[in-house]
Amino acid sequence: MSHRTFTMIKPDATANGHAGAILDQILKSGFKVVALKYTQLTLAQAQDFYAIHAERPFYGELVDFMTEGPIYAAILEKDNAVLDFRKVIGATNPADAEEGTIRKRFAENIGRNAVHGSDSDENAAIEGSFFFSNLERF
Ligand code: 3AN
Repeated sequence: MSHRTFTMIKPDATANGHAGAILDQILKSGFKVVALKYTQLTLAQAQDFYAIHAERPFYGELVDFMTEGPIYAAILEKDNAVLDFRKVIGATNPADAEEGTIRKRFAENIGRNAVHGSDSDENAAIEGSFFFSNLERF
């Protein structure tokens, strides 16, 4: 069972003023914040972070979107963190997301979908280390 996952509140949700409500829902869902940062990705950083999707047709659109404004990046802790957080955020496409999930409440569409959540323990560790050193985790 995993205990940590990684999330970003993406540029759409941040620009639209939803970051506070999203963090509130995350905390009320039982996640503890281990690390938190407000930052804006450069193009090179976004390309690197999403390198796993480099061959996908939406890669260019994705990295452009992720660099258009500031984001919140966070490492979160809870039993079964990766899977439980995927339930809290809902399906990638907000049209398919369950009522009450973060993407249902705040996402615009499949590309501009408000939040990121790691899809495995391995990726959670890689993604968390992309943004945070051990000195920044509590
Ligand atoms: P998830 O973030 O739910 O794990 P992935 O890993 O399939 O979804 O996709 C990574 C990110 O790429 C998504 N969060 C979304 O922002 C973007 N994305 C996925 N599919 C599309 C698409 N068809 N068109 C545009 N962007 C997409």
